[in-house]
Amino acid sequence: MQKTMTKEEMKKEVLRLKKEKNVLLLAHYYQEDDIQEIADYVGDSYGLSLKAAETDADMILFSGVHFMAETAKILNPKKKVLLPDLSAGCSLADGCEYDDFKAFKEKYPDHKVVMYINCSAAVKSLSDYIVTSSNAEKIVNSIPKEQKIIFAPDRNLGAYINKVTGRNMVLWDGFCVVHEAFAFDKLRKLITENPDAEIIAHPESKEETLNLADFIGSTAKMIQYVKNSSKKSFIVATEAGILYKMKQECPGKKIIPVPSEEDNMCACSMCAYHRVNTLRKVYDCLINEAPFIDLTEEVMEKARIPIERMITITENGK
Ligand code: CIZ
Repeated sequence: MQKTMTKEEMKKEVLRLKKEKNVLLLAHYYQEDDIQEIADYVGDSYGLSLKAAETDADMILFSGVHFMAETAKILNPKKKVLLPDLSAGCSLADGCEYDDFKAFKEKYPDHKVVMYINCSAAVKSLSDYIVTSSNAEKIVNSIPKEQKIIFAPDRNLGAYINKVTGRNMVLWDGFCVVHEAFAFDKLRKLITENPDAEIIAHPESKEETLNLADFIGSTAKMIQYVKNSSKKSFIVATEAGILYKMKQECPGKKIIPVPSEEDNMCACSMCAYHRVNTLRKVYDCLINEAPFIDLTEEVMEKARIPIERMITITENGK
């Protein structure tokens, strides 16, 4: 009978297998700590996309959610892109399906489509620009002022970008279940209990949360902010997976997560979709070289155009 592996044994096996098979292990900031610990690179969807595009590894194992692994495949189509669990979805992507978005877009024929990366490859193929929360403001600002825009699928990020850019983009009515569910009363209580803490929030959060924030930014920018701030404690409104890197990068700082409305054990907010990936599934995926992302050439070709446009503007400002 096979002996069950301990977590530490499994991590060692993953490290050994990925070396043997020449696999690049990418993990998003919202993945569980054990996976982040052994990944080759941990980052946000923009940073992970760049790593996926430039790798010469034989395969990519993407420990994140489905749309992120799809983006990796689109940017490096010859590589096999493994995803530990194909059901790792996203409430934003699920709330913006191809046929519905196509019908919506047809109502605004003179509008360009700025699409948050949190959507399917098929929906990306209907878009003019892809953005992440780290570059949305810059990309929207690069579009001529007189150009009308549809922004999808996140209404909170869209409203925030409208506010900071002075635009009036038409917003698709979608939201992220994690950022929408912060318990406002618990956040207020945390603020009272920690009067010296700075509040930092992700722009997918509701306006009432953003109005309380000292800093609003993407995951990567939140980590950078905490690192550079002279303050010692921070109330952090985003998915709790970020705490692993934030604590690692900002030793000595007190990081307090904002709980969700659900009365969960961790007093924080977790994305059920990200959490379907486990260390065990990462290991199984390396052994089986499956499951993997499968997209048609046609969808990849169409979706690549707005993704590459995002990279060009972000990197060169054009
Ligand atoms: O872009 C990403 O990776 C997500 C989902 C959030 C962020 O702000 O980085």
